[in-house]
Amino acid sequence: MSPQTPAHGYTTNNVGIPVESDEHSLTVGSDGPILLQDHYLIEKMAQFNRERVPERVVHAKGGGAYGTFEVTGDVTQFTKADFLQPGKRTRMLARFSTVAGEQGSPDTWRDPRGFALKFYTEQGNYDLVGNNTPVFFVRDPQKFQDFIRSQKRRPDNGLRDNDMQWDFWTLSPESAHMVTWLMGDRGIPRTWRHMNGYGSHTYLWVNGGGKRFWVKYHVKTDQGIDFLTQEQADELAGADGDHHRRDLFQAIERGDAPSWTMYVQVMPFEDAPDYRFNPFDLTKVWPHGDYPLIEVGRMTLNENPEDYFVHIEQAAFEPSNLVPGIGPSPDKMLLGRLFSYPDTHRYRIGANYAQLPPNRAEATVRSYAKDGAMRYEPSRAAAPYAPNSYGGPEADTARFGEPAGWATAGEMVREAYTLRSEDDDWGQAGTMVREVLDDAARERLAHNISGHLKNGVTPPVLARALQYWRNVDKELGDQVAHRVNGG
Ligand code: HDE
Repeated sequence: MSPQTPAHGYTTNNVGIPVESDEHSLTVGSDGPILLQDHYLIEKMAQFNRERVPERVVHAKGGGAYGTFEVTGDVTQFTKADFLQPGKRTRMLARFSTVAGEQGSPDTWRDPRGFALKFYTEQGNYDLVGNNTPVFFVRDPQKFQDFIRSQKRRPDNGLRDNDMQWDFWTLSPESAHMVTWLMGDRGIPRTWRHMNGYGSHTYLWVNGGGKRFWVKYHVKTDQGIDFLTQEQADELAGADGDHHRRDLFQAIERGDAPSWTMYVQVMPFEDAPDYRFNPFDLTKVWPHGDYPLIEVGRMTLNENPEDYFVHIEQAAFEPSNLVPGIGPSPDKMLLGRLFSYPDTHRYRIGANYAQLPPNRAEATVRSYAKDGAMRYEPSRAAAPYAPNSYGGPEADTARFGEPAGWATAGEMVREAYTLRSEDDDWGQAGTMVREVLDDAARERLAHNISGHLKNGVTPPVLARALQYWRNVDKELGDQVAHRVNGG
């Protein structure tokens, strides 16, 4: 190797042409003007100006890793999903995130955490796009965009505003269960390794005989649940805004691979119509006494992405990635999400986002998609249309023709779900406060709520908020009122 040959190869431009210098622009004489023909300088500046893709409109700040999912239970009686058959091992990707903060926001803000999983199964990618909470703030997608706007920044001054948040929540009582989760210990996990994930929605499973079941997913951390107090989180938000992202990366680097055990609750298909509350209402959990947890498998994250932007910023999770044996449910929020995620991916990372490394299926892709920006997979050579007589793929209706669905009928209306005997907005939140939390957790809950309410919430909204908490639990509401008013 000649003395001046660089040890790690010579620098090239984006099409492999060796560059003349890494540090000097092309000028007339050493002190003269820069020349337009300095193609490498222009390429570097133009590329730099186009490095950002739009951040996720929610869940912008996050991190993730690759790993493996291994089936450890036997759920064959409930689903024919190929990757859920006993002993199956499937490569996967997980991304964890906060919701309201922008890309540069602190990991330790109080917020639900996104818990997005992508399984590269032999029958296509299956995505389970959940949160670290089993419920959500609203039950109709019509209100989701409004909810998010109340959590983000005011249009006039660009500032986040607790008054907006409580204005929305206290005018949307269906939010009470989720806000109780949010203001409690689960609202700030110690690390992503110390939190559970939930599918949250009810999903449909179909077994090999065509029998249907309703399921809810619980992905329980094997590291144990742990949290940060508000004070610890506030301190970390200043000291290390990337605390969670750093923790996951370093844990995997040192070989301390985190794992989670996946369970499902299974409701017989026939139970749903008469169950005492709407089993598809995303603000409700199913009592484990009614439908106990059944072990499915274990996911272990043991591979950091080689490039954060390529694999995590461009990862595209979508609840509509449903493989044979798994389907949606009448949960209006889930049905809304089936549209929204592919739509946001097409906007954010382009029509051919499914070809990007984190989104590419390991299964053979035989779709009729072609062309579109940044496409690099060849499309159908002779017949980019179906049906055709030139050897193109045909749907295997015999094997995959049965849609995972349910019978439905009725007039077109714009209404809330039909109320059932236990369909209310406060009951499950109150049960959680009284029966699930211990004294210390209740104390921290009251502390967190009152701290948030004392920060900028105006009197009319504050009055509604105190009543909101009394509706959840009278004693908690009185405690919060005392802390807010009595000091
Ligand atoms: Fe999301 N959500 N969401 N969401 N969500 C997005 O898609 C949306 C909801 C969740 O790490 C967006 O790729 C609608 C519930 C996660 O990349 C967007 C509704 C749950 C992530 C979107 C909901 C989630 C997102 C923005 C109400 C838990 C990050 C970026 C009907 C069960 C995934 C994107 C990742 C991201 C839409 C409510 C979880 C805008 C319309 C409920 C974990 O498409």
